[in-house]
Amino acid sequence: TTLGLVTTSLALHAPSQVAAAVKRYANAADYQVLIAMIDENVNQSLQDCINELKSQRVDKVIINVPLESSDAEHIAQENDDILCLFLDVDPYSAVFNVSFNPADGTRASVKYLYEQGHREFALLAGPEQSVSANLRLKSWLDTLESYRLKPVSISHGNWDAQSGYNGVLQLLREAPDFSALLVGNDQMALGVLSALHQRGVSVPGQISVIGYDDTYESAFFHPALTTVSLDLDLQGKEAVARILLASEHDEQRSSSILPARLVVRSSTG
Ligand code: IPT
Repeated sequence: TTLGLVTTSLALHAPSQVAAAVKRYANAADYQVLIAMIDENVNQSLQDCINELKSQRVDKVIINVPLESSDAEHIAQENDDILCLFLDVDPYSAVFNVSFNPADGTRASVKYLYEQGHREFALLAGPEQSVSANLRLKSWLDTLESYRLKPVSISHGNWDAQSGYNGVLQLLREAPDFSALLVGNDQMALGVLSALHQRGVSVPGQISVIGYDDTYESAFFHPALTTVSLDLDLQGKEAVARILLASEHDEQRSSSILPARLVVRSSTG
């Protein structure tokens, strides 16, 4: 009756929203949730967290830590006494997972901006070590290429608002002539809006901005953020439902891929 959750930094909005959902849906099913948060040095401390949960008699764990498919497979194999369900892996990896389609929302973003007449795109992706950040970046690039476009510049942040603030200033220094900016998540987009406001650049007048996540705060940014919406509450709900249904020996481990959709607000035009 205890479920484990190993999560990446809860200082980030998306994982904290997922953790809240996991706890709520698990509690509703009469399960307690033990949360272990890891930060640096992913593989080593992930195993430490799993060991800690095992010592507390947890036999099912939801893992919301960015992992390459091979690392996730390794973790699942090395821990055959605990059922692992992954939330931040490539959806097509072989492990038991509930994750988001990394291409539909990104494709819709590029298409929307293209149809609004934009041709000069800059990209501000998430961290290079994050699988999902890279999948989003790849999908932006593929979609741009399908319109025979290349981004005018690309930069990376670390998911937080400060890195979005710094990142957009760097993009402006490198190649100031873009009218559309795709950002890897909403927290970085928050920093972007702040930096552009300070520089007197109007959004969406001079630059249209699209974020990614649609966390609860994003509709309250100024201007209200156009973004790719992930139903993080649904991810928590599905993860709890599927891990409780799957027992270790039967083959009830069905993974699922959740859709991501574009929500148009006021930061684009
Ligand atoms: C992903 C978020 O989109 C991003 O904003 C950041 O919070 C990251 O998690 C932290 O790892 S969502 C993930 C389930 C792909």
